[in-house]
Amino acid sequence: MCNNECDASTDELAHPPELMFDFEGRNPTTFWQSSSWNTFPKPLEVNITLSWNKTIELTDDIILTFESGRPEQMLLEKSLDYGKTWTPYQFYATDCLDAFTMEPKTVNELTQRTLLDIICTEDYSRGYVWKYDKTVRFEIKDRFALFAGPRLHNMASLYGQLDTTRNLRDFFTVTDLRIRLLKPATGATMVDENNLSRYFYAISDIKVQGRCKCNLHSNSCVFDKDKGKLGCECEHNTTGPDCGRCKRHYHGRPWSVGSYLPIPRGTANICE
Ligand SMILES: [Ca+2]
Repeated sequence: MCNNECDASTDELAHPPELMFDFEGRNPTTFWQSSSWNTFPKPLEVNITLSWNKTIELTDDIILTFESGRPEQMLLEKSLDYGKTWTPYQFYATDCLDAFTMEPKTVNELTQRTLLDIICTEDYSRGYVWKYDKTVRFEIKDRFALFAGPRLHNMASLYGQLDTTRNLRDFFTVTDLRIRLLKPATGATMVDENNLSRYFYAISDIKVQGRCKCNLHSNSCVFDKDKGKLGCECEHNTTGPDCGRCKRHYHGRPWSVGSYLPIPRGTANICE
């Protein structure tokens, strides 16, 4: 770590946000680092906002890798309307009751019925850095497994649910994510006020895996250089950034989302 040698104005000593998204090859890792908690007792709060300018369906766990201790309090939020409104996705704390007046839960306690519940977990906040203890996750696969089975062998069951349950589809869908770092790791009950430069956030990597949401009406999603954003290449006589409506002159029946299930059980729901 560069505790006392960080300097945003010097290339070799700077830790800009881009270093959370570069390719992590061999050591040494590259990381972003916040300023330290010199304004204590004012909270040290930092937001990291990821915007796709496009609706994205998450397909795998979100993984943050910390080079500092993992935060004692953190909130992951999502937006479905390009950052206009935000809702919590998951709360993280060493003490959920104290931090958010929520009972601690783990993803393993969720059931098909409670899958959409927003929980506070204490799984990713404990302790200082240990070699295998640096990540904070949002568990997409464990939630998929509630329908598809532990090794995701029954995806048809999950797809069937996604076809029929809009809330479930929306749960895994985002246009933006916001990571709200609310309290850095202190490793103790008391903050050492004589050593405030010890406390900061540092993240080496953020992994988000997903695919463009095209409402099952497209096989490809391409980056439009002119518009500067991703867009679906719509088929089935649909149009719009997410293929979310029928093309002109194809309103023979109402637009409908395609199907995750293959034909014959699913249907393409072509606009006619
Ligand atoms: Ca990095």
